[in-house]
Amino acid sequence: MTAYNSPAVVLSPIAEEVLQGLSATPKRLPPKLFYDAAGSHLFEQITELPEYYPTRTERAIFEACGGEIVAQAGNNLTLIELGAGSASKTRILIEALATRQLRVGFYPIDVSVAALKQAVTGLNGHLPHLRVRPMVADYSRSLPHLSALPGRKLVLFIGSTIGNFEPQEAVQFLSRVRRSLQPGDAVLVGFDMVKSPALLHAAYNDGQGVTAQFNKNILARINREAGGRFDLNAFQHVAFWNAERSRIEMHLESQMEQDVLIEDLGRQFHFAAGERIHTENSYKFTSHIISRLLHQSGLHLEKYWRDENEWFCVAMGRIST
Ligand code: AVJ
Repeated sequence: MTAYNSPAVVLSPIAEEVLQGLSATPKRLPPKLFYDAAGSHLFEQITELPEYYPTRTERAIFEACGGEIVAQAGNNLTLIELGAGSASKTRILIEALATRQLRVGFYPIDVSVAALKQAVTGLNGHLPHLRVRPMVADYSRSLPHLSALPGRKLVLFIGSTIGNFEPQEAVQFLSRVRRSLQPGDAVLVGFDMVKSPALLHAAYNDGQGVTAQFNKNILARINREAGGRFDLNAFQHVAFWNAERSRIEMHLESQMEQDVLIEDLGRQFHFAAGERIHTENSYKFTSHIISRLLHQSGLHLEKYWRDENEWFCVAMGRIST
C-alpha cells in the first residue's frame, strides 16, 4: 500500500543522498553536492580569496616546476584530470607539455557541465594541436574507462580534492586509479599540507563570507532540486581545524529548533537548536602521510614538488608492474 503523500518511488540521485545524510546521526551531506553551477562558481570565487592560499600555491608550484613535472612523467603523454573544474591550473601543465610534444590530448572529467564549459573555452584556440575531450561524469565512476584512452597516461588529481576522502577511502580510491592504468602511467596528486591553525582557519572563514555562501549553497541546491524548504538564514556556517584528525571540518549549524520539509522526500527533518549538518572534511597532510598513502595504494612515489613555505605538495606516483 502506498500512502497519497508518499514521495516518488524513484528518487533523484541527489534526493537519495539527502535522505541518507539527513537521516543519519549526526546529520551529514556529501561535499560533492556543493558543485552545481552556482556552487562551482562560488568555488571559483573562493580560489581567488586572499585567505584561500591552496589554489594560488599549487599554481605557483606548476609555474615554477611545470616543465620538470611533465618531463618526469615521460614521453607521449595523454592528460586526464579527475574533478577538473575550470582546469585553470592545468593549463600551465598543458603549455609545458606542448613544448615537448606536438599533440596533446586532454580529458577533463567533472560533474559540473558549467565548469567543463569554462575549461573548454579557456583552452580552445589556445594551442593549435591540443585536443580537449570533456567528459561530464562523476570521476569515481569513470575510472574503468580510462584504459581505453591512448598513449601514456598522466592522471591529474590536483587541488587537494583527495582531502575530501577519509584516509582509508583515499587509499581505496588511489588503488582504483592504479588498477585502471597500465605500468608506466603516472598519477599526479595535489595535497594541502598541515600548517599553522590560524592560516588554516582563515582559509575556511574568509572575511567576505564566500565560503559561508558556498557551504550554504548545499541547502539552496536541495531547495532548488528536491523541493527543500531550508531557510538559509536559519543556518550558520561553521568551519574549524580539528588537530587530532588533521582536518578542517565544515558544518551548517541550525540557529533554532526547527522542522524542515523536503517535498521530494515527502517528509520533514527535525533540527535541535545548535544541531549541525557535517558538510565537508578537508584533510591536511604531512610528507610522511603522503608517502605512506601512495605506498599503501600500490604507487611508487617518484618525486614531489613543494612551494618554499611547504604549504602545498604535488606528488607523482608511478604505476609499476
Ligand atoms: C576543493 C576540496 C580542495 O577542501 O579546500 C574550499 C573545497 N571547501 N573551501 C578544500 C573547499 C571550502 C576545497 N577542495
